[in-house]
Amino acid sequence: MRVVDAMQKADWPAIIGRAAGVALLLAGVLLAAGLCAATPQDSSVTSIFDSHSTPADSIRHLSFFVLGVTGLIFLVVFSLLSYVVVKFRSRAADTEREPAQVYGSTQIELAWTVIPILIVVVLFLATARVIHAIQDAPKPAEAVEVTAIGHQFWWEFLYPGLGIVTANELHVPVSDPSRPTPTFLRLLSADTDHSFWIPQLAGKTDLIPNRVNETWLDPHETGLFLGQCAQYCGTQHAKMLLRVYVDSPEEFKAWVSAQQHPANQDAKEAAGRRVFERTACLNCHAINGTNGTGRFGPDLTHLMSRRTIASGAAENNSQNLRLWIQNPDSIKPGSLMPAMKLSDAELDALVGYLESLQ
Ligand code: HEC
Ligand SMILES: [Cu+2]
Repeated sequence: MRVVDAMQKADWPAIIGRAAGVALLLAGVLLAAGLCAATPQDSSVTSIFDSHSTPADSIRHLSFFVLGVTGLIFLVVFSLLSYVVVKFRSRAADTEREPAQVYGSTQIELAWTVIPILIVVVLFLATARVIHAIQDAPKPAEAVEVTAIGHQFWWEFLYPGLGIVTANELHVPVSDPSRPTPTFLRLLSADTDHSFWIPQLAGKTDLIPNRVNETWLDPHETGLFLGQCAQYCGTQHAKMLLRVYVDSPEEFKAWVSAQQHPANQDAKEAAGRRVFERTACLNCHAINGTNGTGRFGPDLTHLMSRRTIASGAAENNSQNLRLWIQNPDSIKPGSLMPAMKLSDAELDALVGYLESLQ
């Protein structure tokens, strides 16, 4: 069969059916993207299109600009393509002769070289501007300073100016645009590469051993914002979650003064404290006022001020604390805390003590 015949016998209903399928798929993808963009705050789905902080706002604007430009290119190219495919399809009346072949056109070649270069330059400049604005932002005197250290598989947060050490749940003050109080973070790593990412507050920044990276948050709204380690760092990378509580100025002050308090030394919990001090816990965990000064695991001085344990993997309650201490793998397989194999009496006393660490 000659090629021309084959084309004339094209199965139009099937082609239209397939085109409709592709269009439906595209619509589905767009709908899904739209739903992600409309996620409410505090939900477990986070989106860069729902930004609540200065650097995240700039990234969102840039994304819309890039999507707009590339969307326009898509529309122009696809419309031209569809027009040509339909208009110049083979017809029954066509002769078998090839149409006139045109070789080379300086004007057209110049146009399709220069226009794309201009588009790429515009996208490059727009991106470079946002990178510069975020990377080189001046640090105001009111800024809160935090050092974040990535560990397999949890986050350590130090507030050097305030003398606070905590883990996994970061508290920062809301920032009033007329009197900004942004939070500047120095990012370090204790072991391997991690990446700090809270989509609604700032772009991703890696934490790399033997290197100091920086990022900052400038949230305009109070609430809880979720994030995630965004660089594969080992077995439990997926359960290395981040929780950022953006507090009102009063809430933040109250949180700071509670964190600066020494650990509870209630005599009622002496038995539990003894278990902590006589077990390997103290090699890996610090509780101020005890002889535990380990830093391999999270600081437990104010453990109960956190809503979750194990970097957001489980709610912080007595049942999960018991489960965690007896067998961390039941919550987070592959975590770097060993199962502690305590007797029931020791576990009761220990969990009672941990729960007094408000
Ligand atoms: C070999 C070091 C090591 C020992 C020993 C150890 N832990 Fe841990 N612990 C860790 C690490 C590492 C984590 C963080 C795990 C993660 O989130 O991936 C952790 C997490 C925890 C947490 C959750 C803290 C939080 O805020 O997420 C608690 C509570 C805890 N350990 C209690 C204990 C107690 C009590 C003991 C002693 C009975 C103990 N640990 C012994 C290393 C250790
Ligand atoms: Cu990580």
